[in-house]
Amino acid sequence: MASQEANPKLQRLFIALDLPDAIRDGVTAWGEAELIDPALRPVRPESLHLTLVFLGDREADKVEAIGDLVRGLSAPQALMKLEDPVSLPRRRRASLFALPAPSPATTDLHHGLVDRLEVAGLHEAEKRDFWPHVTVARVNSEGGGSRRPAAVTRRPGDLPDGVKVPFYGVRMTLYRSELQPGGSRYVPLAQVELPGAGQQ
Ligand code: 2AM
Repeated sequence: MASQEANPKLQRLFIALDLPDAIRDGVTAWGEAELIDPALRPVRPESLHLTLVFLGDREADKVEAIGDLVRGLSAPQALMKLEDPVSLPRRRRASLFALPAPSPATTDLHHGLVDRLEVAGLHEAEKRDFWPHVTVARVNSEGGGSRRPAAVTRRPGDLPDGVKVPFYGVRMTLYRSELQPGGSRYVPLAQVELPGAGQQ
């Protein structure tokens, strides 16, 4: 399959829900205390998000069309709530830690987006089920040429109650993921504000 490395013209894209500042700040403060195992690489505060659709590596002409589609959406409110951290994969050594964010509204938003992208010929739905979550840390590999994740001995503890309150997604954003030495950087390309943004 084509990749960014093989073809530098490709752009790695995804559409995400942005979190309210209060929730992002709460997750960041929790992470400073809990994502401290040396094997962990916490997600930068400005990069915390909930992925709605991962689009993968796309040609520049498709990027324009996807951006137009996102800007033209009249999206409904998306109420959600974060849960205590879990690690993935479930039955093997953790490679990432995420906060599940189960929400019928977010799942509807995901399906609505996928349908529109498919009708426009811009995306093919993934076979696996949508799992709304916010990734908070990735695990470094154990080194020595191995790609296996390092062991995490100090697992993150639960979220404080103040971060587990319901909130509305702030906006939907089309991001380009840029691989950089210090970790990926996400550049917003197109956005649409959501009704009820940030209310709790
Ligand atoms: P993750 O947080 O579960 O790792 C930018 O990389 C965003 O796209 C991240 O939120 C990431 O999900 C998601 N992503 C990356 N690769 C993906 C893939 N192959 N399938 C689905 N989502 C992916």
